[in-house]
Amino acid sequence: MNDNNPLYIDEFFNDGGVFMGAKEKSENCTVGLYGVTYDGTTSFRPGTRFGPSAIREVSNGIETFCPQLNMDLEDLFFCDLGSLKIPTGAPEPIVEAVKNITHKLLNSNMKPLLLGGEHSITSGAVAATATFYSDLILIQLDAHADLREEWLGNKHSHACAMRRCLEVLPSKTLYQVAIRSGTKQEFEEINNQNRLVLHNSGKSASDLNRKLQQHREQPIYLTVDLDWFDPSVMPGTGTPEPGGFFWNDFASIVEVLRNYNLVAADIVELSPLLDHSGISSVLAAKVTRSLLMLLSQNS
Ligand SMILES: [Mn+2]
Repeated sequence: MNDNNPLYIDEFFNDGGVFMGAKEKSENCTVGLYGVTYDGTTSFRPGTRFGPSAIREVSNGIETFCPQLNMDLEDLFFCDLGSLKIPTGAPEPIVEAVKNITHKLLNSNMKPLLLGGEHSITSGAVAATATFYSDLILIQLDAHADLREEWLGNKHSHACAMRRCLEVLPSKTLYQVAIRSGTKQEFEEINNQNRLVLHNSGKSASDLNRKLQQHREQPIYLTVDLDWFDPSVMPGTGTPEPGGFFWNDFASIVEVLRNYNLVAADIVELSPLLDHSGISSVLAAKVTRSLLMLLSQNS
């Protein structure tokens, strides 16, 4: 908890308790979880600022044990630092603040896991992680390509998230898993650059597995835009896109990634007020549990 993390106490605020199973002190922790409550550029339906607190709140409703990974959160050394103090308004200072704090965590030997907030925060975390791991590659789960140069006059709009990430990623290696929405130009670029990873609901993640073979030792950043999931199981997101995926499809991705070196990740675009049933937040909490485990396993 914040009071026990003197290194970071000034940078975070207590934003609705802590994620289930988090250690009370950051000492000896290998993974640092933190929220970024920013939704300033959201073009359609805002509300992702409430994402981190919603995920924390429902986390106690799922088990600490994950049968798939055979790991228990109680056995892991991760802390929940709270949510990052950020200014209101333009995205640039927020992206910069995310970059700075992510850098501090990595400097303290903690792998970062960000809870958004909107997708525009990702480029700050990728920039910081890439300064630590120059051969970093990026994997994106998302309904949308997010490759626009700018959107509504804003270069840091969430519709430009991957364009900004590519600018700060020296390897320029981005894999976009089963993107199903974008412009003609975006899809041409994805295909020309061989970035599209095929993924069929109900099947194993064989194409991801095949494409990652050539990156055996490379550090991986995973960004999970929750609108990758189908709106029927993830209604709580600002830009829902029919034709999405289900929990078992995410589990197939995890099944591949458990054999690789995940060094940082984020989970973005949960907008809990759009889902009165609360199942979106529960799904997001379960995704968080899996990623905490993948980040912990090589530490
Ligand atoms: Mn998206």
